[in-house]
Amino acid sequence: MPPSSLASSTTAGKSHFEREGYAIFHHVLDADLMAEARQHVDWLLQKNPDTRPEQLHHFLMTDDPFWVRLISDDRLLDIAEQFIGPHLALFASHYICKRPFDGQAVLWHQDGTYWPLAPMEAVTLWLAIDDADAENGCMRVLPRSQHLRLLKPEELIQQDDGKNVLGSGIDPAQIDETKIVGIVLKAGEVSVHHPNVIHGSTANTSPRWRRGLTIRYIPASTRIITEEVFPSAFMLRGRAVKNVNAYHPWPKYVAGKHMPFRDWLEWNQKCENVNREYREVLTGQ
Ligand SMILES: O=C(O)CCC(=O)C(=O)O
Repeated sequence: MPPSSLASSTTAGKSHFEREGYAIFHHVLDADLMAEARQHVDWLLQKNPDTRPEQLHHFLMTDDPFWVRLISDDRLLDIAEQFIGPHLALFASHYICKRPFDGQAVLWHQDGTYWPLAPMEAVTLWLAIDDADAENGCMRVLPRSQHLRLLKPEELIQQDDGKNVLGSGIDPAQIDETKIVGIVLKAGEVSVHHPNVIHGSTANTSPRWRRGLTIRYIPASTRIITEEVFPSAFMLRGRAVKNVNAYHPWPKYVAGKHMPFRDWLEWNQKCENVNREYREVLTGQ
């Protein structure tokens, strides 16, 4: 798409985000890359046969070049940059994929409830890998809830029956369903949401998959408060801030170990350059 139309759609997205707590970006990633992402989900499920597809978490992918290639795509970083500035790191990301007729609901929650971040400056991009709509369990948000305080985990209702993704959530009696908006996306499109915004999704009742990748970006000045280097901490763009976080080196593609992908040769070259640039904040360098 021409740069001018990208610019106008991103500007509209940002003002919408500031008012409503979320925004939608069209025409972001291409169909070939989304086909590779679907292959990647299949590949991960084969490698982790006891893991449900809603739970393909970052710790399964720290050394996974295709995943890092996807979350560091410039088209995604250009969007993240508009919300949290030019110095970007990854805090967390995982696939939340719902099988036909079987995919589970995600209970109402605010992401910041669960995050060890200081300050709570972060933005989530949710990438649709399949078309997502009400029938296959698209994300749903409560507009303008970004102004509410973050609830504590102990204020949530426990529902750990193995039939939903989080095991706990905000009491549905507190949610005015008439105000809820469904985030309908085509594959390759992206929604953006604020850490305080209340959101969730229903089960997949359709004969279609609903695959998505949630990606949480932070400014390089935000600290991830953990003892160990967080499994999905990667420096992505701009300047790192010394003594804030340590990050993993970008993983190179190794034949026989990783899923092959189209541009792995250029990717390996890019990893060398990036790992050289950020060597002072990388683990094991
Ligand atoms: O994928 C979903 O249905 C929910 C996503 C979500 O809760 C998130 O990305 O924070």
